[in-house]
Amino acid sequence: MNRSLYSVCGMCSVRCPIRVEVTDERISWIEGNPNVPGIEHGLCARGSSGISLLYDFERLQYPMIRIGPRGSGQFKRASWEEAFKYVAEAIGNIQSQYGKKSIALVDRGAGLFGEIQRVFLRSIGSPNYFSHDDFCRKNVDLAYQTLLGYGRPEVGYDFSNTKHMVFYGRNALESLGVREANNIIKALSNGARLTYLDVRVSKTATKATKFLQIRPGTDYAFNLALIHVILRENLFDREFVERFITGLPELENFIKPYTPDWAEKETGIPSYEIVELAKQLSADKPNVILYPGWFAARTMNYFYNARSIIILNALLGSIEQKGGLILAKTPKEVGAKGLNSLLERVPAPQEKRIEAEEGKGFLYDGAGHILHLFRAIKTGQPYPIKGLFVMRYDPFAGITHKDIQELLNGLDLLVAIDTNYSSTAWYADVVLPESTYLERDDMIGMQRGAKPTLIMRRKAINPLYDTKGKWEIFTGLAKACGFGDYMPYESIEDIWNYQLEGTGIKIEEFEKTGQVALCKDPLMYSRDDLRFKTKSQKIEILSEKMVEREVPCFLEFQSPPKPDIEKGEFKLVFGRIAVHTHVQTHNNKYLNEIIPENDLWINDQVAKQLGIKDGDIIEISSDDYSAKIRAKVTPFIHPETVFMYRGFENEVPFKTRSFGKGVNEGRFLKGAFEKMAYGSHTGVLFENFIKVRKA
Ligand SMILES: Nc1nc2c(c(=O)[nH]1)N[C@H]1C(S)=C(S)[C@@H](COP(=O)(O)OP(=O)(O)OC[C@H]3O[C@@H](n4cnc5c(=O)[nH]c(N)nc54)[C@H](O)[C@@H]3O)O[C@H]1N2
Ligand SMILES: Nc1nc2c(c(=O)[nH]1)N[C@H]1C(S)=C(S)[C@@H](COP(=O)(O)OP(=O)(O)OC[C@H]3O[C@@H](n4cnc5c(=O)[nH]c(N)nc54)[C@H](O)[C@@H]3O)O[C@H]1N2
Ligand code: SF4
Ligand SMILES: [Mo]
Repeated sequence: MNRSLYSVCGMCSVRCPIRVEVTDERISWIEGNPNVPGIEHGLCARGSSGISLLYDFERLQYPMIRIGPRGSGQFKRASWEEAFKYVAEAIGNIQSQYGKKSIALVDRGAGLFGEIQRVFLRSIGSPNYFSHDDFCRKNVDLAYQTLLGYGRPEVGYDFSNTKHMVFYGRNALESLGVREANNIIKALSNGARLTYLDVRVSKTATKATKFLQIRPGTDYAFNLALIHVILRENLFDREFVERFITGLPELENFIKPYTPDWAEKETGIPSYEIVELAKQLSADKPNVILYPGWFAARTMNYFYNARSIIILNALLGSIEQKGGLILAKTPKEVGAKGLNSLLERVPAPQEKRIEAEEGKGFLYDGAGHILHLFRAIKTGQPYPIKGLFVMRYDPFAGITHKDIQELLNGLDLLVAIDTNYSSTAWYADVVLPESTYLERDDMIGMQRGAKPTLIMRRKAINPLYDTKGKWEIFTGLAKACGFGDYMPYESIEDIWNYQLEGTGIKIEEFEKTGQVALCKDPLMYSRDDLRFKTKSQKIEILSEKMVEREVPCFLEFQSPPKPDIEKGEFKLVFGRIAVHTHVQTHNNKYLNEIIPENDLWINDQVAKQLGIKDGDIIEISSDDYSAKIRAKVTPFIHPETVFMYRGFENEVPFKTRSFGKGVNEGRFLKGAFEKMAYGSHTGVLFENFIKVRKA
């Protein structure tokens, strides 16, 4: 028998809408949801490989409790009741000794479907919710919050109507979201310009109208000079700036020394290119997008760099503008009632999250900073964290072994909730297997934008193994802990009905196209109606929020240290590859066949000096770790830098296809978990040198 349904892809965190075909209770086809503009049947290679995840034997199949030493991989199979009871008892013991707040939960970001784990954490009385964000987009988020009062998920980009895009190592055609990549290609075929800065020629660079190779870690210098020229030559949108920006005189004063000639020495990009770009952007304004991107846990100055990019957009008047940046509207703004929150049914914890005890000098909002969490686990300061839940996130796969050990030493309980046998699961005390996205229902989520839209993930088939959906796992845990009253849901329909109560929307409405929009047309404000969500309702270059938290509003540029190339020292940078998601798909049968391992990009001139030829096996090392990898010798990378694709060298033997294949960049990041970015305290992953030599 054949049936077809709409759902949401789960092979990465972009969550593209999909259509799934089921034949005789087996999934036979997945494609992009044809009803959604920008998707039109399209999926990326990972999305299509969902079938191979589903039918893979090498994934988690039942709950497990550790019986050997941590990291030995010795577990016993447990029933769900047994596992819930074990976890509840451990939580009880920890909380009676160290207090309610000594349990923390970290996930990939609550996002669209993630409220349920926060409801559980709140019901056991802990405020300590963290996400991966500060290794990803947090700098951009905080930069938007300080300037516009909107968070990063509340700002969209109208790529398909833009005239000029500027990307800073935002490798959008390889580090993919399907809709975004399609819209960028559409803009390019309509004649839009793409100025792309990177230390290497990425896939996106090959499509750019202008590629500028930049010295690693100097994007901020480039942007300061761009602001300098735009202000000096009166290239900005005067009407927008006068109406909406505060702090312009202070910016003008700060920017004075940062001339294009100065920036040329820092970035290696000729000063005339900066002047030319400023003029082009001014001619194309306000339909321009300078994209602060996504992965922003790069350098110490990246929060200020993200601010400089948003300030450039503001100077060019591209905010709330066709072909520019578009602000998300709340359900209320579009005249609708939004979803009811499950979180609001549970009283907020009395105690403060870790960072709130840590004083001023940095910003925090939304989910907590994971670096502060790691530090609290290691040091017990400002108070002990003894129990940790890790959900849809694999921090242990991206850090050094020494850091993993220090974290494990500090914990009495580590629970991993995953679909795969992740590195974190390998070290965990209890492993709770979630059903894959094709076998489970999730809460209804709201996609933000000018036209807020509700989306629903529904199971296409019943679970193949003894796994459960997220909502079942957390309601089960809450019950076992004695807090079932806070999560009184017996079925997913109970949750959906509660979420939808008062909205006038019925569950069946999702069947038609997989989505329910809260308004007919996108809502955009004219300049007369535009207000920002800061205290002053303007774009605050002098941010009240920063002043309040004692964070300086401007940061001087400091030249990054140069590696000693002649001695084989390089800055290590890495990125995503189109066919893999971070650390989770390398064992997928189809994707593993396409790219089973990574290599190391190294500049051809430098390689020659070091006697390294294309395809040679070379040794790379940090202070306490070394590994062998194949060299990819190429003119298309900056001489100070070496590059590898992220997430290889899985260390869990159970995943036989990817076990030990390639090299894991995370093992070379010694000390990265003590470094916190200026002003934001996010992670900084592109501030490490490694040594390279012929093996
Ligand atoms: N060393 C290093 N560290 C990094 C980065 C880097 O490039 N290098 N990049 C940073 C960035 S930008 C990001 S976004 C993060 C990403 O890092 P992670 O979030 O750790 O990476 P992912 O591979 O996306 O997935 C995490 C885990 O989620 C599991 N998972 C997948 N689907 C499901 C599901 O449906 N349910 C459950 N419960 N689990 C699921 C996967 O099996 C995997 O174990 O890493 C950050 N940290
Ligand atoms: N296929 C695939 N797509 C994904 C993901 C995935 O795992 N797989 N993950 C998603 C997630 S969570 C994220 S955060 C995004 C990340 O997407 P991107 O932000 O595009 O990040 P990366 O792929 O890490 O690419 C980083 C780029 O920065 C370049 N770079 C290094 N140093 C510098 C520098 O100093 N200046 C400049 N200008 N460039 C530099 C690197 O050469 C590399 O090309 O991708 C998303 N899309
Ligand atoms: S970008 Fe690819 S893997 Fe990610 S949600 Fe979309 S189709 Fe799935
Ligand atoms: Mo990310």
